[in-house]
Amino acid sequence: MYGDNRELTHYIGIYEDITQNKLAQQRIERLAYTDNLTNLGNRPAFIRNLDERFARDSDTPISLLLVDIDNFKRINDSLGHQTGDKLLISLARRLRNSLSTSGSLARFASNEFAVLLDDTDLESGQQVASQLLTTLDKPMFVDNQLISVTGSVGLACAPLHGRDPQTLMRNAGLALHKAKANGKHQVQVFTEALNAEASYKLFVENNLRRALTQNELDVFYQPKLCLRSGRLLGMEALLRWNHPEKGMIRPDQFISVAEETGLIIPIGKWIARQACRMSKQLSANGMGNLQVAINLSPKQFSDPDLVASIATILKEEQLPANLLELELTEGLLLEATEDTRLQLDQLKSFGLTLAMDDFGTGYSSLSYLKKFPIDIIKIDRSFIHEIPDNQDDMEITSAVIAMAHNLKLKVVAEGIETAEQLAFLRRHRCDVGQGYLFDRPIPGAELLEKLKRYPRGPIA
Ligand code: G
Ligand code: G
Ligand code: MN
Repeated sequence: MYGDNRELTHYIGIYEDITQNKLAQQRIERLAYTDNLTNLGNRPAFIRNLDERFARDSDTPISLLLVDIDNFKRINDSLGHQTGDKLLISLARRLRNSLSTSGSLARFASNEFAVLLDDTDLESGQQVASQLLTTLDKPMFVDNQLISVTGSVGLACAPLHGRDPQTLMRNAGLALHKAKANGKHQVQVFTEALNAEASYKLFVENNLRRALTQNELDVFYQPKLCLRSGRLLGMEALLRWNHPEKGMIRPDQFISVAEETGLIIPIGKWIARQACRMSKQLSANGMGNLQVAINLSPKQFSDPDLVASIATILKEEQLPANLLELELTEGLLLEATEDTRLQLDQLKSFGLTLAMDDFGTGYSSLSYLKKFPIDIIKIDRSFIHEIPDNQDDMEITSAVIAMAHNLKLKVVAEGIETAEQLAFLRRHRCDVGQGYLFDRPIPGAELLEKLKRYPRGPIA
């Protein structure tokens, strides 16, 4: 304030106590950056940390670990969310204790944790990652119950696998995804191949939906013959994708994406209809009754509509049910729920034939051949391939045929390429054969002509 002569006389000061403001700010900050279950930092806190770390120093190596607790949903479902929460708190404490002070730990999502290790190269990062897995392996007491969990870890290091926070995070995520896809309970390190895999998957995802509506999908058919008489029994329908730029894409290149995206369900219905129509059309052209087989992915059994839709297709295409065969994977039976069994029983009661595909490559359990209404097993082509050079494969093949016959099952051998293989299979009384020796998978348009050269007769 100034006096009459413009001289400075005094100051006025104003003060306000902003303690409460500051405390509130801190509280907001804490809430925004803390996971309130475990009191660890949350995802935004971790990202902020990572950003700061890269801004400060982009040369010293760091390791980023994404840790996922395997099958956590099952724990929640069986023990309840409260126990699940307590378990997560214990796990967080365990992870915290097993890390040296230099590591920062955060909880990202329900069962996903992240660890940032400063000044840690790939080799040391891998060591810490395996230690974490071992730490998680030890059973723990929660709510008076001993609970065992396992974890999966994806690891990416800077600057080796990424020179900025986004790249590093994405690559650690791809590595984690790989660890889970490979069967969980393991550490996977990021590699460039994972990137290629991810972009291929994205390509398939983006194009497959269109494929279905734009008629890019096609069905090829491979004949199946009675090995005793040589007559034609039917054919297996095999999916093909004729991409406008990439050309013909084989199903093993896109079925897994179709399964992940759920597109396998409409695609499966589509091919079932095509196959039934084809059998009907062949019969209308004087080919008699030919049984057509389609491959079903386990994922299709999660569709509550599966049985009804197959019934509808058979009815609309007017195909007798005994002319449709379903090729199932072992995985389906291994993980079968009560629902799966019910679906299989219903399909079987319509009169469909059920075949176990790729037999011998997985668990090859005999018990589920008895437990489920299976009629046929298909010996995987990897066993046929080395006949007559591989003694083991020949013994396995003949044993499988004998065993199947004892269980009153018919046997199909696929992948028959040579006359020796055919002779061996006939000698061991294999019932049905399929393979390049007879025919490769044939485009639908050429099928009728090609099939005309086989001897035919009524199906016994
Ligand atoms: O015909 P090809 O050898 O490319 O087939 C490769 C694999 O793709 C085979 O194991 C076969 O079982 C699978 N496959 C072919 N068509 C279908 C289909 O329509 N549905 C499913 N789920 N799998 C198929
Ligand atoms: O797994 P699945 O039974 O569905 O596999 C059938 C596949 O096997 C078809 O996609 C077909 O292309 C392939 N195939 C059929 N016959 C032969 C054969 O003689 N040799 C080889 N290598 N593959 C075959
Ligand atoms: Mn098959």
